[in-house]
Amino acid sequence: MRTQIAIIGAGPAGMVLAHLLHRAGIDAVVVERRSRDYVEGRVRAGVLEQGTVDLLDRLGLADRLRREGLAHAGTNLAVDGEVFRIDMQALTGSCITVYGQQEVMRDLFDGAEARGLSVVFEAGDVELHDIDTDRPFVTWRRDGVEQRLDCDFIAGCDGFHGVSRGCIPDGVRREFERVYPFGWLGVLADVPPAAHELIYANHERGFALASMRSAQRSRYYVQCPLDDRIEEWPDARFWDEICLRLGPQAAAGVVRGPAFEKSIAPLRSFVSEPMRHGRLFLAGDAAHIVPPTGAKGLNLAVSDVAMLAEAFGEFYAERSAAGIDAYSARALARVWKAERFSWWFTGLTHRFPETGPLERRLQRAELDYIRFSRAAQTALAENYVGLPLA
Ligand code: RFL
Ligand code: PHB
Repeated sequence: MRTQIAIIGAGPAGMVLAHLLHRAGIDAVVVERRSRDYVEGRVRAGVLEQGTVDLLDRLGLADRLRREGLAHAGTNLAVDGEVFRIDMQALTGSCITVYGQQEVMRDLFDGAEARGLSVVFEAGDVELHDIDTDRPFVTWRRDGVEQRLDCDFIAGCDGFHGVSRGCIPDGVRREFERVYPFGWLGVLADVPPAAHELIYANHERGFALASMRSAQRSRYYVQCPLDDRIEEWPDARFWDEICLRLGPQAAAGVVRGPAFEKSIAPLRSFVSEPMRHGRLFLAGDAAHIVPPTGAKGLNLAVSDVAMLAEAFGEFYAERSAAGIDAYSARALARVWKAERFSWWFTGLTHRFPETGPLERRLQRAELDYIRFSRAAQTALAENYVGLPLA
């Protein structure tokens, strides 16, 4: 089998790239380890930047998003129970849209089927070969049969635990990492959300977040120790804790109900440089991870592949390597800004082992500064709604 671009991984990065290339008339094949149901079933992101929504719109994949997505002009911060709102729209002219990653994936897969994009699911033992040459290829096993795909370039969109990043030699690859000393316990419940917009809470017991998927489905998170087990968090304990951390004003809006999804996710800041080696280009979680506090992960995956598709487009249309040569530096410039914002927002809202009385007063002072400073609110809002592609 032969194609122009072999895409490893059918997550948001891989599938958005496949659609962008299809629109540009570039041939691609996506090779995914799991089934469609598995990829679509993962409960993850919930917040889309304006730029992500606009790109899906340009791809003709935003009909349902426009109908069912919840546009939010603002977001709330709660400090020891006191809630204040940041009017992102007034400060930046942009909104965010609440639309679950599961819905995004469904739209991407439905669109792929309708347009006849090539996606191979349940590909085992995926391996990348000869990325240092101009004849790279990918192999995998399906139903016990070895398959081979020759290509011009490989896009490594296979997430943090994929195989692509490790193909960049140790002497070339440089990794930057911080693993946070806590996790997020997340819950989904079919109850109306606590408020019209999200609430990010800093409380002395730790961080909490009230989010949603729709007018009938809520998504909540609480910061918890990394070694906590789900069984230690029966529904009643979770609801009590979320209400305590949000404070009485916001808790008044919390509607309790049975949680049908409960999981603990670790938090990490991670960047692997460079994002290109030879004929291999990394995009999305394969190259970088942000703690979810800033809601940036999926959006970064999308902005990476927007840049990558542009670079491939330039290569095929103009026979110019300028775009692909600039890809890594261009993508990393945006990635590091999102890393900085996510790290900062995590530091501002979470309780760390070293958070003593002094650090807590400092967090509160900074949150109070944000509350009363238009400049500080603008800086937060500008990053939250998403920086331009540049
Ligand atoms: P993905 O989604 O991990 O997809 C990678 C795909 O590659 C496949 N794969 C392989 N395929 C072939 N061969 C191999 N060897 C392979 N190894 C792996 C995998 O099966 C998978 O299908 O990476 P991608 O596409 O870069 O997308 C990244 C996003 O999924 C991720 O950044 C977000 O989910 C992060 N995230 C959030 N992002 C936001 O923008 N806004 C949010 O509000 C937000 N909230 C979150 C989040 C992530 C969370 N968790 C659980 C990590 C909240 C949480 C709790
Ligand atoms: C979510 O709804 O899952 C969500 C929202 C905002 C975040 C992270 C996750 O910062």
